Amino acid sequence: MTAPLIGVSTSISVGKEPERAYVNTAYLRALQNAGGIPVLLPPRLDAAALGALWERLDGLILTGGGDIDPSHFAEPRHAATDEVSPARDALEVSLVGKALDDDVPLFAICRGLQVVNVALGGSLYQDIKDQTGSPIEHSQRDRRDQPTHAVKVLGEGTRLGRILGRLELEVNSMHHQAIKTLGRGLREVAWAPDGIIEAAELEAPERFLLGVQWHPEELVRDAAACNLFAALVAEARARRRG
Ligand SMILES: [Mn+2]
Repeated sequence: MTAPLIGVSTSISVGKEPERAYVNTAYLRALQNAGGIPVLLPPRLDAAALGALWERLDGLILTGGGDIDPSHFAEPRHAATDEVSPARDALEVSLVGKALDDDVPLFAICRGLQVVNVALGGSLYQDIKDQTGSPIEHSQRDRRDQPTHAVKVLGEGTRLGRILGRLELEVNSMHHQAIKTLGRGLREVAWAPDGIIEAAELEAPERFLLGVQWHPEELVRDAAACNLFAALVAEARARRRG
């Protein structure tokens, strides 16, 4: 059996010339090491092109990147909200809907988790420091592959706990936004020491929709990080359509 095709959302440069669509290679390497074939999804696709591409995908990764337009959760824009791309927001929100409609496994990372939450009607802190006063530095200045804060995972019947094989870990942190109110059908399954939600998954245990606020693609020397990509690829294989 050939390896599953996994759609990977791309970033779009905002306010820079030339405009670029791009993705950090760490995502691609982590996915390929887990046995998946990455298919980069351009940030602008009309419905017909997206539909044609979607038919061929077995799984999906929503990657990190700039902030989501807060109009998606009916809040005015905070001064710290930055790098907003309406095109990328629209594409990724529609991808969440497609993944749910067609039961396609979805693994969401950092901004990806926030997109999933917003697509399901949840809201975000637009700036953790300003809006929660947290003493934890979620926008780390250390290297991307350096863990900087702890995360506690909910052990009771969570997909995340099963995949990671442990309930306490140290993670990297490259986000200044986070989930405020949870979207419909989601369950929070991991937290930083300040209570910020660091992972969520669908309540329905048979559905693979899982998001983490940290960047496992940068932590692949740790088996727990690799397990996340391996779990997505295994689900994509198992649920392969057609
Ligand atoms: Mn964090």
